[in-house]
Amino acid sequence: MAVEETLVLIKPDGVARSLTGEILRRIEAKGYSLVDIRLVQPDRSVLAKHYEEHEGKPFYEPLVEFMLSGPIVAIRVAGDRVIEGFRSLAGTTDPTTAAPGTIRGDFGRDWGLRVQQNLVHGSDSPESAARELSLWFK
Ligand code: RTP
Ligand code: MG
Repeated sequence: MAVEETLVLIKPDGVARSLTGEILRRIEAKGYSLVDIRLVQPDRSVLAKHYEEHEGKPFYEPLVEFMLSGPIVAIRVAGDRVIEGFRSLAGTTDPTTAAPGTIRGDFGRDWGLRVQQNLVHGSDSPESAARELSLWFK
């Protein structure tokens, strides 16, 4: 067993489309635990830190604007290998090609927008999870 914690964000598109309950249901149905949860309207500085690895990329500015467009649900999730496991539940980044059965594959839409609005974020490594959890749950 390798019990880990990860940061899951339900992005503004997921909250606006009333998919919060469906996404939480999938996390719980998989057997993961919700340790903490909050509805947040982050300021730009939190997003700049959260997405610092993407600064300078063409999608960076539209991504930050998108993440500022409405409330976000931040969740501390615990479970055995949950970092990798949640990314598997979420599906690949592009919602058009994400596999059916995943959150992004089942519900993600590609509107031809400047940034992929793909409903959820999940930390991608133990180092990212620790950094992101301390940013969103101070
Ligand atoms: P996340 O960090 O949100 O869990 O997603 P990810 O690892 O699958 O994707 P990443 O490469 O870290 O990109 C972060 C977020 O930026 C948006 N994005 N849009 N070309 C595009 O339109 C594009 N590329 C990236 C997505 O919202 C992605 O989740
Ligand atoms: Mg990422």
